[in-house]
Amino acid sequence: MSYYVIADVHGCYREFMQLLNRVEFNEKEDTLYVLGDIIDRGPGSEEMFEWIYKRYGKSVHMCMGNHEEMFCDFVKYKESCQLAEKIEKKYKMDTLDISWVLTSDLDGDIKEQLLFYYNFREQGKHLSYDKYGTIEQLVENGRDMKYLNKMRTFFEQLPYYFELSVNDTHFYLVHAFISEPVEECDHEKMLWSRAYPDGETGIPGKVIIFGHTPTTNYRYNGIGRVVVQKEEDSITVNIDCGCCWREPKSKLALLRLDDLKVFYSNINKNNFVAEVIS
Ligand SMILES: [Mn+2]
Repeated sequence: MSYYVIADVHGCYREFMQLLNRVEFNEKEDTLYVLGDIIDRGPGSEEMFEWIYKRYGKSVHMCMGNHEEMFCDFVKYKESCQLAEKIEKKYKMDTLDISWVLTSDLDGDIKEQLLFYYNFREQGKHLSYDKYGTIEQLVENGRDMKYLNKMRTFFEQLPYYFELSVNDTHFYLVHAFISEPVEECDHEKMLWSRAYPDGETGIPGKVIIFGHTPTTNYRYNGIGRVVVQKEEDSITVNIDCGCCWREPKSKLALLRLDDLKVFYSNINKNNFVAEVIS
């Protein structure tokens, strides 16, 4: 019975499966924590979603990443576009008049959806979202709005972090970073924070496992392995080794919490390395 953690798979389904096979992940006994960003960039976003969706809550747990949040926003936007079009047509407007909407007799939910649509467009977000083409790819694969909404509903209920103990070591697992008091830690920080080694301090008595910032971006760490930072009583471990970037040093890392052993899939050489971090 082992506990595994992985982050930022970003559609690298092949490497993900290679690693699980390498450690002989057993769905009946082992547990896998996936720390967000399963979609975008790599070729297998849909396969990643399907694999996790089928096992979620049993052997597999997942927390939210910023790419899941962006996905949800964009699906919500796509849906609200249809509503905006309907309203424009019905009330003979060229473009949606938001001040009219807000003072109209329209239902509160509709107003809220139209306001979301309006703000999303005003901020130019519709231009940069789905820039990885994931939704486009899903639609090409024959997936409809119903399927996109199934993904959205699944992502929206994900927790933002996990807290667990393995062999008397206390872990926080999160996508980008977390700080005390964790109950009050901003969700934005948990999803978007850039935790460069010298930028964030850990939590006393805890080991924080996170991803989001590829370790290959760290100035002094050109080897693309996990980065362990120790400060007095706290330890932080970044396990995002930038697999999706497909650079010579890029790897996907799988960390086993029981013995802190890391397994790497080197996407170019198609082989595996393992090391124990301490
Ligand atoms: Mn991320």
